[in-house]
Amino acid sequence: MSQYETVTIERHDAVALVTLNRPDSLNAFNAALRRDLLQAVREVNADDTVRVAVLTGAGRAFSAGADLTELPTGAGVFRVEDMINHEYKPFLMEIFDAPKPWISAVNGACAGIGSALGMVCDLTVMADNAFLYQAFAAIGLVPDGGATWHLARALGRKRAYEVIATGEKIKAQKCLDWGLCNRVVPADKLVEETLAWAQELAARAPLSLRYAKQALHAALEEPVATIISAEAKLQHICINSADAAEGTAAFLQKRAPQWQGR
Ligand code: T3D
Repeated sequence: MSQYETVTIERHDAVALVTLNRPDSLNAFNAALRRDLLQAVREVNADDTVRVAVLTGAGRAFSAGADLTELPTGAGVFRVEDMINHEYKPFLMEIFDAPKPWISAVNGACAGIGSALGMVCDLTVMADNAFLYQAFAAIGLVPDGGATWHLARALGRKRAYEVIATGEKIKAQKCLDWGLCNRVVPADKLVEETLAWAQELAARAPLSLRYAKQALHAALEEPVATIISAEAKLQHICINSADAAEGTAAFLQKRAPQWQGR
């Protein structure tokens, strides 16, 4: 896999471990990290031998959000809208629309637009010392990167507004109770345990993982009648795949299936 200045990618069999690598600034997003993460996510998504991706942060944080030392100041000149649409949105949407699961392994602070990155992944494992932090109100900003979308759906409108307005640092256990993460593990086991879970998922049928994700995304937006038909379309693809034939044969022959992703 390629080398990047601010992101590393490691292969663990069919799992790719993608690490934000600016630990001295708690993996805050500067231009290089925005550029590198987009390239890294595209590379991982395009590689069919990668079945599951894990995203984490080097050092003691997942990400502290935008790099505040690089925020341009001065009235009305800086086009943050363009930056978000052209430099953040592409990697966030690459993960959201990825044809494979992405798991965020969240260590320490997961703040600002870094929290949107943690939340956009399909599954989230948090270290027991990690927290999700809507850091925006503290510096006079609003949530971005899709944070309101994720928070409103996970928490409902009132809780979502509360954590945005108060800037509560939502601890891992509370994130678990509130549906903002799937698992909480000891901090020193975060990557190991997330990789182990990713390996388990990587052994499951790739098309099934891919299209279940697609159906769930549609289910968040569409009425049930539309979803029944959307699922039926995806089921048509799956049931006619080599993997579905293999899965059924393996079940009847009482053996483990050999998935090909087609
Ligand atoms: O331009 C755009 O990209 C637009 C998009 C904006 C969206 C956003 O994300 S806005 C939100 C930006 N993020 C923040 O406001 C969070 C700021 N950071 C913090 O509140 C705290 O650092 C944390 C709660 C995340 C962690 O606290 P703590 O006490 O564990 O660490 P610390 O001592 O505050 O920080 C450690 C170092 O990281 C420190 O540097 P130093 O003193 O060791 O040289 C600190 O300045 C640096 N750091 C932390 N956050 C950022 C940062 N450097 C640059 N940018 C940061 N966001």
